[in-house]
This record gives sequence, structure tokens and C-alpha cells, in this order.
Amino acid sequence: PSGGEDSGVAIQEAKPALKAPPMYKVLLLNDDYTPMDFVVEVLESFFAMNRETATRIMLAVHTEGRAVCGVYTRDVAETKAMQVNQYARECQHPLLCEIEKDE
Ligand code: TYC
Repeated sequence: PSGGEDSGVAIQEAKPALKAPPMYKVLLLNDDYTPMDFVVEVLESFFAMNRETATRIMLAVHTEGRAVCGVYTRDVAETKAMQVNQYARECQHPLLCEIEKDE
């Protein structure tokens, strides 16, 4: 076994396991009622943003209708969107978070 013909086979079989998983964008949608402070708080606590970045993203959603808050694997993206929507409902705000495949 000095690395002959079958070393190429081993590399081919290992490759699929190393392929990057499909990624999903988590988006926040604008509405007329959710307070700006609440959106900033959501971005800080669910997306680990500092106050400055959270404010910039909140204003992007406010002026453009929607903005990307982060890009994650499907499970993480789905969980974040669910948690944000659940927290917004609990606080009685209409804020909506959705996911979209990152093509
Ligand atoms: N448009 C809201 C307001 O004027 C603020 C807002 C920003 C709401 C971002 C939702 O995802 C949002 N109070």
C-alpha cells in the first residue's frame, strides 16, 4: 500500500461528504405597526448583532420592504424564523420573518 490506484477512489468517495450544504437567507419584512425599537431588539437578541448593525438592518427593512438578517443552513434558518415569529406574536406585534433559499 504505497498510494497506488485506489487512492483516487478514496478521494472521490470522500468528496460528497465535504460538499457545502444548501444555505437559506433569513429575511425580516416591513410592516406599519411594529415599533422600530422592538425590531432592533429582535436583531440584537436572535441574530447577535450590535446596536449599530441592528439599527442599520432595521432601517433597510423599513425603507426597502425587506432585508437579509443572516444566512444559515436550513434547520438553523427555520428555527430562527420560527423563534422570531413566535416572540413577535407573544409581544403582539405583526413583525414577520421568513426564509428563502440562497441560490
Ligand atoms: N415600519 C415600522 C415603523 O415605522 C418599523 C419596522 C421596521 C417594522 C422593520 C418592521 O421589519 C420591520 N414603526
